[in-house]
Order: sequence, then C-alpha cells, then structure tokens
Amino acid sequence: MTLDMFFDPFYLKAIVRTPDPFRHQAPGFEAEGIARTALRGVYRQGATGLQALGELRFRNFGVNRGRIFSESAGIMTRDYLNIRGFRIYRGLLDTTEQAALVEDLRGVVAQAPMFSPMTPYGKPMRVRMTSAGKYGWMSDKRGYRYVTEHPDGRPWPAIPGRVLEIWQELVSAERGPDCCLVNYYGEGAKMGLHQDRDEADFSWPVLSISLGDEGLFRIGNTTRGGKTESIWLLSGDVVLMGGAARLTYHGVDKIRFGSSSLLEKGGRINLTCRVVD
Ligand SMILES: O=C(O)CCC(=O)C(=O)O
Repeated sequence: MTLDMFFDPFYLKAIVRTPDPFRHQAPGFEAEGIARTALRGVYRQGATGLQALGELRFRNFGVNRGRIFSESAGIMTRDYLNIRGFRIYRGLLDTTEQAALVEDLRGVVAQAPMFSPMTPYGKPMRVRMTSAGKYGWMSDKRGYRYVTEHPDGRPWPAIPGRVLEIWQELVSAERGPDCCLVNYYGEGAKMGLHQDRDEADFSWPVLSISLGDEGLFRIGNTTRGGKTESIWLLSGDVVLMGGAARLTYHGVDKIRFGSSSLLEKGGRINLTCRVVD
C-alpha cells in the first residue's frame, strides 16, 4: 500500500494506490477505507462527519465539513439541510478558509468600496454593499438592476478565485457567476423578505456564503405571505437557492452582532453569486 499525504495551507492532498484496507491519521485528519482502483484526489482540510468517495472513506475531526473534488471516481456525497428546497451546507468553509476569503474581500473592497444603496422608494438600505465580477447589483431611484460599473465609475473587480472554486464545486465548472454581491450587515442591519429576480435566467441557482456574525435567515414561499421558516446561518455556511426554490422569498431578520470573531469590528458578510445574463 502506498499512501502519500501532505498538507499545504488550503488543501490536504492524498494520493492513494492500494487494493488493501488502510487507515491513516494525521493531525486533525483521519482516513480509512479500501481503494479498489488508484484514486487521486484533492481533499479540503476541515471536513467533519463521514464522506464517501468511491469506496474510500474520509473522516476528519476538524471543526467543519470540507469539500471533496474527485478526478477519478466522480462520486461526491455531501450533507446538506434542505429547507423548502434551499440547500444549506453547514460549515462548508472552515475557519482558515473563512479568514482567507475575508482577506480576498479586503482586496475587492479596496478596489470597489462599500456603499449604502437607496431603495427605489428613497429609503437607504440597512445593508452596505459592493460587488465583484462582470456586473454589480445596484439599487437607487431608477430601480433594482445590474450595472457594469461601481458608482465611482470603475469596473467591478474580479470575483476571488476561492469564491469561484465553491461555485465550481456546488454549481457548475462550465459556467461561472457574472456577479458576486458582497453584503455587509453591521449592528442592527437586516434585509426584508424578497425574491432574487433581476437575472435573465432563473435556471441558475443563487449561491450564498455567510461569514462572520450569525444571521437569522428567513425562508418564505414563492409568493408573498404565508408561513415562513427561519434558521441561524453561521460563519462558513453556504446556501444554494435553486430549482423550484429559486424564486422563493427570503431575507435576514437580524444578526447576532459580535457572535463571531472572524471580522475584527464584528458584523456579517454575505456573498451571493449569480448568473445574470
Ligand atoms: O444575507 C443573506 O444571507 C441573504 C442575502 C440576500 O438575500 C440577497 O443578497 O439577495
């Protein structure tokens, strides 16, 4: 049996060539299983629970669940909660990944500073925002829409590679998102129930990544009104809103300001990636 494992800052790479059962332990990581054929994969650090890749089982005792990319087996199993068609991947990003993503976002904000949009009805939104990608989302008295430039006239910066990787894994490797909207919820910020319907093609899901303070996410129905369900989204959680749930009303009632130490000054960041046209 040959089992090569080594760590780099973001990936645990494992190359397994064996027909024999094996068991391997490294700090924060344990793998066991039988590989009937040579498997080569790249495994994110930070996975918890049991994940199966072919006949190979990886168990990780880190804080969060990780991601698996398979080159050979093409089988990926990942747990998610399903609430009204919203897939909630709890703790998909571990704390190292979250911090790296925040660092990437600092770069985005340096090129495209956060601003407070106005609703078409003339009220300032409670959430501050900016965007990355081909388009940014905009709201002012002319309405909700996507635009190719930041209000200061510059094009939006590129979507960070780490965000694209998550999209590639959960949504599509062929088609990337056109927009990554970056919302910042400071103390007292919230977002009312709404549908995401400014995009041309609703067959693409919306991918949402939560970072920082916990946010109470409310999920409604495809029409206004009716009973709703709520869940606290935690830092590192990823939500996929697609299929029949693509036009479901959703919003954020409140955040628990200071509940996470990810952002120095507190608050919650939410990224939403969308195909726009
Ligand atoms: O902050 C969230 O979790 C949701 C954000 C959202 O619904 C949106 O940007 O449309």
